[in-house]
Amino acid sequence: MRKTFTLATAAVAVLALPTAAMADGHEQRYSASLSQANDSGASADAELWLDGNELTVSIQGQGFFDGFPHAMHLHGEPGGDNVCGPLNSDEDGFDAKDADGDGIISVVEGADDYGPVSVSLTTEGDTSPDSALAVDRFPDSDTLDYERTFEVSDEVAENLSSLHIVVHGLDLDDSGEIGTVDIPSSLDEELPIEATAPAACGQITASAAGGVDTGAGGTATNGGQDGTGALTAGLLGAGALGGLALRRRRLTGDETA
Ligand SMILES: [Cu+2]
Repeated sequence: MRKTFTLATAAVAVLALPTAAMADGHEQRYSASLSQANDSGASADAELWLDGNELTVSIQGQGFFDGFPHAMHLHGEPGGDNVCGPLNSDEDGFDAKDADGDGIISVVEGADDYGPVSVSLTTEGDTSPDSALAVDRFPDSDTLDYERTFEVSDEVAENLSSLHIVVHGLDLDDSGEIGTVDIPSSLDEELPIEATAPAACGQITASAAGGVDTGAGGTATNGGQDGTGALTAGLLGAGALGGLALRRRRLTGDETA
């Protein structure tokens, strides 16, 4: 009897630990369920495993635009009060968040809630915010089918459950191609808004052993997020870099449209 009690107490203690990487190197599991943004119709499920500073991210999606690179990031100020916020036209608060009133939540408008890029979920090479728009290194299928293991900073490892996964790029006007909506990206006026606007967002939550969510985090406040200026400045630099590749992709990728 005493043993049972002790085990149960230990289990509770484990659940109550903060989601920071544990010093003994045991792997910790997280997940995220990504819902559509900008009425994209897309969604995805993500599994994350953290072992020290080594993070494995697996993302399986459906309904994304096929054949165009989808920038994917871990967004948020590590440890901050980040949320996906209202990202679809039928959600409360959408109109207030859509500051320019164009009916679309741009990257910059969305970042008010979900925060700056902490990690770029590229397929190879650098995963820092510098690669936020490295379009040659992001998935471009409708299902995403992503899995990669890479190193993250202490700050990210210790605050993973305060971050979100955001996938960008969608066909806003159902034209069958990206670039037909005549509004520039909020990151780079040379890019179309369809290339960078968020298509799906989901909060990362810690999972208990056996896959039961602990319910950590998940507040739904829509409070503004400090640091948006820094995000915008950081992404602007990367935007110019990504523009060339995006335009090249569009010129060569519309054969089946
Ligand atoms: Cu992003």
